[in-house]
Amino acid sequence: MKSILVLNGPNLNLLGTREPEIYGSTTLADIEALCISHGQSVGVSVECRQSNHEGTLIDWIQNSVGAHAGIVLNPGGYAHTSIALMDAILGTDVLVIEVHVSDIYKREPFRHRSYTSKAARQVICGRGAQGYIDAINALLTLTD
Ligand code: CA2
Repeated sequence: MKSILVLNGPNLNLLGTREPEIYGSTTLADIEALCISHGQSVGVSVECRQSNHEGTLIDWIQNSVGAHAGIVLNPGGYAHTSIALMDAILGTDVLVIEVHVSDIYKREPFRHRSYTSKAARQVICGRGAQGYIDAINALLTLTD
């Protein structure tokens, strides 16, 4: 069975606890459960992980080669700062769909630039939890 990795970066473990006007009230646990159940309904195995640490995310991206067909990545704030995370995606040539819960292009100017999006195949933002489902579907289409 095809396997997809859903990676969430720093502070996404706080989703649903504060700033609901920006991020909504859905928790990360809700999003992960949604991804896993969507995976079951479309016949793909979905593994979800979250880390607040850049190096851990890089290790997971590197180790996904050969283990997962692609990655749904919400890099959190690292999208706007991390050339290292971008290099990990470019260096492994792993298929990544970048997701943001909020629409980063309608927020503060410093959120408009995403380094990781330069290495991602697609970017989905501003669709809340649905963005993760869209990203899983996009990966399935791209890896058919
Ligand atoms: O919209 C997204 O998904 C973001 O990746 C979320 C990041 C933010 O830095 C990006 O610019 C856009 C922030 C993670 C969530 O942070 C929270 C902080 C407090 C309460 C709830 C969430």
